[in-house]
Amino acid sequence: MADYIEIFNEISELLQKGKARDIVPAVQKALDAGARPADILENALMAGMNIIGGKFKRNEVFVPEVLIAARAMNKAAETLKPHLAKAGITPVGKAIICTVKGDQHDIGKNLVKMMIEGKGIEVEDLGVDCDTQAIVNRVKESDAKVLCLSALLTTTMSAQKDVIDALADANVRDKVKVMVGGAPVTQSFADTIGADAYTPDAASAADVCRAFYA
Ligand code: B1M
Repeated sequence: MADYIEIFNEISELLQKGKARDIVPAVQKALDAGARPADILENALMAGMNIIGGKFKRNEVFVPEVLIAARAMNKAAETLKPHLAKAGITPVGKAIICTVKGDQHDIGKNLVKMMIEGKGIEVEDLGVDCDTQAIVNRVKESDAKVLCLSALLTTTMSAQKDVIDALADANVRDKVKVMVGGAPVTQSFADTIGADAYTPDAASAADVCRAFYA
């Protein structure tokens, strides 16, 4: 890890400046130098996003700056994706993922998706700001065994409960295991709303999701 501090800092800086075009070769440079993909994700990309998050909170940067940083993050994550996923795995099953109604945040969801795909599970991504009934309809039509719901706002985490209630109303609650996550979500909240699993990060989400296909 110490060997890569310089390149990790460079990637973090590029992310914070929203340099989507320059960040891809920088990530590739780190990979070529032998850095582990998970370390690039954690110590360069997430580290940069955390710095931007702190500045956003203190009103030192605003929505446009955060948006361009987010775009760079997604580009960099795409570059890492094939390195995080294990090549040549036959999918063991399907999962559905989305960010709930009213919520536009997709970086965490994208990482969770990527890590779950890395476990050999095919993931259908419904995107962000997903209508509750549309999610239920998709669960009805699909043979997905797991539904992953992401929420980043205290005002939208209640939509995770809405989805679980709507699945029960539509008599399909038992068709899927519902996993919830996102920064404001906790184990006790997950228990209260009747979710099947809560995990704090993308790596543990992938482990727990994979266990549902055992
Ligand atoms: Co938003 N935003 N944002 N934002 N934003 C936060 C979340 C906030 C904490 C910033 C702050 O004030 N400090 C705050 C929420 C406060 C609260 O509710 N408690 C906030 C706010 C207020 C807002 C707006 C309301 C701002 C405004 O307009 N005034 C607005 C809301 C828009 C909306 O959704 N309706 C808004 C908008 C935006 C942008 C569009 C500018 C942009 C999103 C761009 C995008 O996603 N494409 C944005 C961003 C980027 C952030 C911060 C800076 C970073 C979020 C992020 O991507 N983190 C964030 C501050 C922060 O988190 N420090 C903030 C990196 C990502 C990898 O982490 O998503 O937590 P995260 O995912 C983790 C885990 O949570 C977990 O795994 C991931 C990786 O380990 N995880 C799961 C996530 N989903 C999971 C699902 C699982 C399991 C684990 O199972 C299913």
